[in-house]
Amino acid sequence: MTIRLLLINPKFGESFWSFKWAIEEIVPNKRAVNPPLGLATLAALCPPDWKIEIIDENIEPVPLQPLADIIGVCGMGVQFKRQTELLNYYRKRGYFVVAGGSYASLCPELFEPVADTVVSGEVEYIWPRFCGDFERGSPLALYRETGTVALSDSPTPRFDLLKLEKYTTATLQFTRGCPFRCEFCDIIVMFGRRPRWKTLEQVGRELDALRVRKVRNVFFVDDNLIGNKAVAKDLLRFLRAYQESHGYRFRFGTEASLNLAQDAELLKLFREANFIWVFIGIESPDPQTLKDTLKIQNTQEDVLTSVRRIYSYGIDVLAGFIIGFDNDTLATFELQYRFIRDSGIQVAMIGLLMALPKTPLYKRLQNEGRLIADAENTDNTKLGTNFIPKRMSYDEMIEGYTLLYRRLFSDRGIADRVRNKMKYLGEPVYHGEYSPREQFGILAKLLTKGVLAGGWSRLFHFVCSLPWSAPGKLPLAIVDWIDGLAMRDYVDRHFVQPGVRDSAAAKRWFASIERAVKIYLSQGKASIELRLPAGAAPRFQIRLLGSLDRIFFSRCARRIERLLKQTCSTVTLIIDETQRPQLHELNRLLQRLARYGDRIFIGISERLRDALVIDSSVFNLMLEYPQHNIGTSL
Ligand code: B12
Ligand code: SF4
Repeated sequence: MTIRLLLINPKFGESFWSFKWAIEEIVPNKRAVNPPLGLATLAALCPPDWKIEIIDENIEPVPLQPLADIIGVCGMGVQFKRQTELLNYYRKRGYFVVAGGSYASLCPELFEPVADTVVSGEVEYIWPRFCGDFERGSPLALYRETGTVALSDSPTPRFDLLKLEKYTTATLQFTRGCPFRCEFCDIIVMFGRRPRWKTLEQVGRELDALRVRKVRNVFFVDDNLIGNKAVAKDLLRFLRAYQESHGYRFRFGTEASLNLAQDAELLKLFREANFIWVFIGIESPDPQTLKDTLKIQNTQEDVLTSVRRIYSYGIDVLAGFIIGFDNDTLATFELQYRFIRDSGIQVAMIGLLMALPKTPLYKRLQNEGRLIADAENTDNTKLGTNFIPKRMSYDEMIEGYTLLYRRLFSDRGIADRVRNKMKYLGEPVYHGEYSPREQFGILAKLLTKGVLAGGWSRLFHFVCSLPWSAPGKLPLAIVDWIDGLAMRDYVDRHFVQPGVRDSAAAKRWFASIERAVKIYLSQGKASIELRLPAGAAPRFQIRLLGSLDRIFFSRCARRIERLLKQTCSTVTLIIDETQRPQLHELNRLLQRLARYGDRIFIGISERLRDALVIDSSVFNLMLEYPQHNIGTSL
């Protein structure tokens, strides 16, 4: 019998990495940044007669009644809540469910209660064992890779199962592991300190497969592509030759350690292979902090000099920064601000230090009694972390962090960085990626929706920051503005504490909705409710209980839209009852509200699940039908 396997990548809560504003408003026809490469790799390890489907909830809805024998759900820590919701939902309905991915690899014990099988670690050897056991009817509860996988045994991922055209950048992995030993890092816990790599033939096959699928942007998702420099150089020579023989069709990006800057040959090869950007964990400009956290590879020379040297090869630098190290004080915010401004790094992913389970940092803070019990420990870019800082208070750290982002993503902050990058940038590897028509469209959207929407001041900063005397650098400067405004949009929406004004406006709109649909409420065909929890966004709930007409939906639509626009409220829509003629009206309402989908929670009763398809990549589809509760955020 053919086994049907459904693999799901759960929806991410929004983060800086979502680049939501850029994807929704500026870049044509894309839904997310990167595809789930782990699932495509897993699919390639299945027996050839298995029927496999991959669903990425970040670009498409999850099916509620799929035709499947096994459902595998992956996830990073940030996806844990949705991952377990999906596992619970499918398991309750009789499917055999398997948990895997980054977080299950790090903390398999958390998944044992919610999955039939947990797969922890790299899958190249253990997944084929699971497949055999499953076919024989005796799958185990836990498969754990405890040894090392030779990456030469890793298959070409099933790129054909990914809808690559929906992502800005495809992914490919060459190595796993990193030789360094930063105290906070879980990579070396999961993948070890001895880098392992694929053969060049494997890389060639993967590139061929991506080329056939017309992919142009490729992210080498290695933890540190230059973990072994000699091997990295071989790869880069191979890529250079590949690009030469295929018309330089790929634009590459990757993660690498800062010691890249001290190797001129490496930098030259990066350029020749067409690497347009590199993501570097800079973490802090303070040498003492870098030493304390064992990031010694960043202490070989002044960090600013290193960044500028990479720029001089025309390669863009994206970077990660961390706030909250033991040596950090209130003065650190200014130090970080100045460094990021002067370095010109636009995509500056600043996170709060967070102790990930099983890392040396976690163990140390635990011993020192500084961990905060039950605190969220999966997403380091939210306004909170799981430990008590040493030389500032917790609240000061959160406040300083918020202000740092606000300063960096002010119009002036974005412009300063564009200028400071352009000054040191050699002839960019990046020349743009769109046809003249698309370029015109993107520029028009950036101007109307981004620049002019920010008023004269932003227009002034935008125009003054562009490298008019070096037109070759313009495409990168434009990309920087798009990235900068996307990150600013995230800060504006997420780094705010709901205030009194939100509550007052939510109350006003609630009263307006109540008046407008009074008759339906009195007939028991609908019910509405507003809650104003202290320090959190107002929560509005509407429940559809009976037969409703077009007038009801049109009266609600405009008011709910205003509520969402003018406040940071969440809206929970519970559909107990609906009839076919209402579906059209309901869908129109949803279409109208779609742009606020990340704040809309939808629950539908079991009976209606056949008739109503909710796009869970747009809205938060509640898998468990809520009897009374108002939904909370993902
Ligand atoms: C590419 C990448 C991204 C991409 C997106 C990837 C995507 N769409 O899935 C981007 C840049 C968007 C990203 C963002 C983030 N990321 Co990230 N990312 C990575 C990276 C570098 C590579 C992942 C990858 O593709 N690996 C290659 C594939 C082949 O391997 P794999 O995913 O490890 O999967 C293997 C196994 O886990 C298993 N497997 C995978 N899925 C499944 C499913 C089942 C059912 C089974 C059985 C097995 C299985 O098979 C694979 C082969 O062995 C990893 C680092 C790493 N080395 O894993 C970090 C990593 C996964 N990211 C991490 C984090 C923290 C984040 C962010 C939260 C950072 C932040 N604070 O903003 C954000 C969150 C995303 C968001 N909200 O949008 C952490 C996760 C920690 C954890 N243990 O959960 C990692 C491990 C890096 C780190 N230590 O900091 N990330
Ligand atoms: S360089 Fe990066 S991947 Fe390597 S140990 Fe440090 S944080 Fe981890």
